Amino acid sequence: MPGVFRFTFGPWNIHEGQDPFGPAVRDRVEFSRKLGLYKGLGFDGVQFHDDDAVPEMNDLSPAQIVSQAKAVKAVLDGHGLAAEFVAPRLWEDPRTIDGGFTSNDPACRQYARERFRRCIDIADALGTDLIVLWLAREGTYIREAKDSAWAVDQIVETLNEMLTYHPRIRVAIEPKPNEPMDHTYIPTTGHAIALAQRTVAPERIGVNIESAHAILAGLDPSDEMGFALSFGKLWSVHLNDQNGPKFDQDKSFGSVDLRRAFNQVRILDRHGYGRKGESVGLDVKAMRTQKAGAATRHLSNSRTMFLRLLEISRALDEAAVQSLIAERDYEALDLLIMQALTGR
Ligand code: GLO
Ligand code: MG
Repeated sequence: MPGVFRFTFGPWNIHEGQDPFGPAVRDRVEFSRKLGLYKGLGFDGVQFHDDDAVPEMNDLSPAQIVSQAKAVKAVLDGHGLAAEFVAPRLWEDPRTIDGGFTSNDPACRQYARERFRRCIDIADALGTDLIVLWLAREGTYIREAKDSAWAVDQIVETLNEMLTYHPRIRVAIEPKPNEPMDHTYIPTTGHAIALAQRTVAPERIGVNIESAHAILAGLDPSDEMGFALSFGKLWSVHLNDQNGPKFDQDKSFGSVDLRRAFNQVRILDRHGYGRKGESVGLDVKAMRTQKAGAATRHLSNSRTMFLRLLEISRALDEAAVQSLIAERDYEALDLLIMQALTGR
């Protein structure tokens, strides 16, 4: 069965352009204005950080948090948008400076778990059962700073607590090998899926695979996706592109390596991605040089390229592909794919 594709992005993907070496270069677009842009760009769903939905949530009571999230749900409904997932933002607070769940300071670990619970409440109020967990600072700058076996146990314990806190919530771990840390503890899809097996509800832990993160780990994103699909664990994707192992670039999908992008689209389509309600998230950023008026083009361009590559994949002469595979004539198969990608 072919895939069914609905597109999502997060409000952070419309961005003012600040980087570690320079300030914002575009004006801030208010969250409520961003919501008004989704449909026009071809997107049906919103990915949230907990505090995208409920700003300043650390200053609010659990009841206030839920009531603010419910108000956001009403706005989403008004735009005909759905919340795909909510992610706890565990990398900005001073208490998560050394990681949340794996911080050496028990008070900080306590804060991170509390914040995770509030994030689950927000997801509930926004009408989604999916949490994405990007374990941003769960790692080290120097290996001696933490015990890596203990750290993994802490992540498992935290997940167990959250799976028990809410009986239906599902958690998609978004693996990433580095940045902001030197090394993280859950760098790849395999790590995330192995971790799931140690929890009290392995069937409620899956993955969100980001193209750039796989590339930073030296892996092929489409093979990472295939691995997760084989386990029934691919619950979201963050498609983008990345020009080799350097800082996480979040470039427009397909903008660096069209064939690598093609193979991601192809594996998703061949395995019916989206038929269980999964969305295609585009975790892309506009170039810092982009002028304000056009700083959403990276989103529509990424979607356009996805759909174009889907068309190319579906138009391939499958009989020819199968016969070349049977003959083990991979040189001819290589040319067939390159010709398809170059339109001749
Ligand atoms: C950063 C991540 C980040 C997450 C987002 C959702 O490298 O890709 O954008 O996807 O915060 O948790
Ligand atoms: Mg991401």
